[in-house]
Amino acid sequence: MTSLAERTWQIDEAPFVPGKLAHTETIFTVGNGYMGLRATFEEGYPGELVSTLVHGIYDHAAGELVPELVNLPNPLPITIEVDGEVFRLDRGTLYGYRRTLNLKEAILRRGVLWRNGNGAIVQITFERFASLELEHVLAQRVAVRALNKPCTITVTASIDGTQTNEGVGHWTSLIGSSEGDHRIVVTGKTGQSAYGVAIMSSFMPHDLSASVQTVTGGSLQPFVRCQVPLEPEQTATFDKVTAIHSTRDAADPLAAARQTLDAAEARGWDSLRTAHVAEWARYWDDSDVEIEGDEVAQRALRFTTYHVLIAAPRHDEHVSIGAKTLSGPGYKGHVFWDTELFMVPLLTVTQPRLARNLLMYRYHNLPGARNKAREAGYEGALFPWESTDTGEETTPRWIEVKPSGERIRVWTGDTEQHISTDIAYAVMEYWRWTGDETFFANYGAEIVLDTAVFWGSRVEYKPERDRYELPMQIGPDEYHENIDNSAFTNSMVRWHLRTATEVWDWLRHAHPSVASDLAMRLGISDARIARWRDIVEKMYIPYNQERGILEQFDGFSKLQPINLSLWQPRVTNMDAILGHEATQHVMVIKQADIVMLMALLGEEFGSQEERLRNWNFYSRIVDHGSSLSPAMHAWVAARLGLVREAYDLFSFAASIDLEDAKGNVRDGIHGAAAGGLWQAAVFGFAGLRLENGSFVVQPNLPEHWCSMRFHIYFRGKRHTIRLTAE
Ligand code: IFM
Repeated sequence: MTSLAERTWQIDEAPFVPGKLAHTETIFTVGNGYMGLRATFEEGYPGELVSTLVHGIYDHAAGELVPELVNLPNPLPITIEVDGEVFRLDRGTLYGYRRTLNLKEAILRRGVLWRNGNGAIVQITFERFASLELEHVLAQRVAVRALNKPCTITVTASIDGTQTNEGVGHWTSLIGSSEGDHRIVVTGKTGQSAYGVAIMSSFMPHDLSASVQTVTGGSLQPFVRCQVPLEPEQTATFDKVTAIHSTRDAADPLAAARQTLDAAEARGWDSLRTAHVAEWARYWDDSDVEIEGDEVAQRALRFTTYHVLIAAPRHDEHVSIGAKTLSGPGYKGHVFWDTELFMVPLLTVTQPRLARNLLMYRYHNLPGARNKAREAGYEGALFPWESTDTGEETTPRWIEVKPSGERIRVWTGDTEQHISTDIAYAVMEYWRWTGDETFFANYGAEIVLDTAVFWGSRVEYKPERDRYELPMQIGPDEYHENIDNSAFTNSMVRWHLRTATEVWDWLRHAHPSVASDLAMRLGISDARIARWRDIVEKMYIPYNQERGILEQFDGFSKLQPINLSLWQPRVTNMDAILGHEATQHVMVIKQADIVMLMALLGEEFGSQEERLRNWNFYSRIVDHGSSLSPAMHAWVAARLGLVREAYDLFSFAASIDLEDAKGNVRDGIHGAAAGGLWQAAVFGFAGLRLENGSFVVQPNLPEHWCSMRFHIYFRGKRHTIRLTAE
């Protein structure tokens, strides 16, 4: 029996349900901010989706629309034969199965009780982790115990260099070989992007007297094989340690892999595990949110925080987290606003160093954003809607909808421009929370200012109405494309330009030499600043007088109303039901849009009454067609004191990955929903926010939460916050 405390730190799967494999492979992903490995079985399973992803290794294969994160050779395979019969879950007899992801230790364990065709029963346990201490190291252990009769165990560890991205090949010159009697290696180079990669594994039995045979198999699947005779109740244990390097982190990945493996072997497997667990203890000490009185919410929050933490790069500021983290092929590993507005806040407040890495990724990619603005005929920097390693726009222009095969023009890469402001917002929040002036003066300010330069050139002045407008946009609600004057975008642009003028004033006084450099490079002049001030004053924000709420965009209230409460029970998104084109004319929204604005602007959005009016209208017509939506709604509902509604939405957000509520977890973890859940808890229920240069909490805890405890960093100092039910 596991204790309550242990249960809230682990995700269990028992019994084995083959039909849920695509889901469990994703949620049991292990990673360390460098690599992410889906939880496919060591021995394989029919229909599995093997995926070994390393941040930044993108490639654009010939004939494909866009680049994608490349699936590396699979380092996981370990096959076991019992008296010559191959162990697999779809063969023999399975008497028992349990898989557990220990979130506290970030270790995945699996135990099975299995009988072969000749009646030999064995207990097999597997363990794996991606070392948080040594980020290039993956560690696996397998132990086989004979139970009822003597048998001979043959265990084969290999690296599978035949992997593709669901049929799309990215590798040239893949070579597999062995080194000495217990090491194997696969090296290769991606085709278009020419990243070199080396994956080297060592495989060792604990009992060195076991007969070890090393064979170089088919060149793309080198293997090490060990054979051990076992008496009943005897156990044979084997350790596999893998080192992964690429030309993104080493001039010679093969030499680096060899060196990493030497160091890891010298340390020994148990010491690697001890250090890994200790490192995780440090991260959890800062990022854990303890909830007393709600085991389900507690586990869900630890699960989602785990997934953000395993995806966040530790030592590389040239990469960022894709929408599906490193846990699946969804969105081809591309980086969206999901990172800055949904995942970064958790890190800004609890792991500022990691938040900084992610914001630096945007800084380094300013050249791509400048290209995008220039190509569209504007000034400044317009960040790509979908971004990879180059910082250039990588949104596909067309997609094919399954199963109909209908081809749809994707406009987000052209007109979902609010991402530039979202990034500026994340930079400002990071600065406000951390006070990291070195970052802000040298990098952050440039992001905020150059994206402001873009908006200054993008908005259109309408002399007949003496106001600035913003035509042809997509707001967060992507069901309505190329609309005019998105209230979200226009409001955020107004916030952005006002902020930019304040940043400019500060910079000129605090860092005059940086200011004069930026003035020259970005073309910031008194005239430009005066224009920004004018835009702030005259930016048009659509308003619906009749309802006393913001109008989501021009003409929104004239769309065809629909009573969503009648379209139940429903799991399919409304645009899939109504059709992409038809949905444009219907008053149903995909995700938090005005509600998102309320989350970001807080009290600045308006009075409590105004916020409630907007909530009452917009929260009733959203179909949460995007996983980004429920957590934002939960956050806002909690701030409005609608705690029961907030809790339902929080539970919905928590179920997205854990319960596969949207049926698409196969594609990877919904990173934004994961980061959003933390925001719903901390910014929503705890009511943490910045006010007058300090932080405040204004809790609205769900009735059954006895207490909530977490740590935050504010201006470099750690604070503990403990809230109890009244
Ligand atoms: O960025 C999101 C967008 O807001 C909704 N569609 C999915 C994208 C990636 O998660």
